[in-house]
Amino acid sequence: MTLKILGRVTSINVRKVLWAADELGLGYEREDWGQPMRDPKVPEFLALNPNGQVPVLIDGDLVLWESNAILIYLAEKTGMLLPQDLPGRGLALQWLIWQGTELNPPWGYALNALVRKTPGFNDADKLADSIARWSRVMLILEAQLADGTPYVAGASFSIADIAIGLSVHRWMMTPFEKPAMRGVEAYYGRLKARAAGQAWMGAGTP
Ligand SMILES: N[C@@H](CCC(=O)N[C@@H](CS)C(=O)NCC(=O)O)C(=O)O
Repeated sequence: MTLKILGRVTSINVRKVLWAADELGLGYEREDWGQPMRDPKVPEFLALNPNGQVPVLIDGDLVLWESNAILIYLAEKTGMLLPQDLPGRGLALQWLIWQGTELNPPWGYALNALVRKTPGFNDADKLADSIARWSRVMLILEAQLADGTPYVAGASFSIADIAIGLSVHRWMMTPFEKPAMRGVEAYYGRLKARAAGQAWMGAGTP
């Protein structure tokens, strides 16, 4: 049964799922949902995801939302992209959950002000606060990677690197002065060297 992925490719959370499917060699059909293309807050879509958000994965009878849960599902389904040893798996899941709960929230204001140019996002103090909070969590990532650790949970590439890699891409593509982060920069280069990474970390998709 072919997987179905609902969501626009301009969404970072949709691109997580597309990158994972490509790494895993899973075929899929994708349907554009999400503003401005197709409003997900309509009954037809809300019946699939009551949050009215993308992505949604459909695998046979299963309908799944929350991008990081979808990544775990695809890794479990294939037995790939999560370490087999329990400590390694714990660390990969730690970083994956950290992406959603700690790394993602601070960037909202800066992204709207500097990349999306959303009307109303012109408060200098709020922008400075967003940048400061985003920079603080990025320094946690830098501390993890500074000694040349290749991937966020250690030696092997995992689904945590997909979620965090796209977040690093967003950091790199958002124009403001950033502290030097050699470990993060090298990590970004490693991820972009992967065919699937390169495909989903394009210049037009911060
Ligand atoms: N926690 C959710 C967040 C999903 C989310 O915020 N999706 C955004 C796009 S990145 C969305 O659906 N926005 C509304 C829209 O595109 O119409 C996840 O990780 O899947």
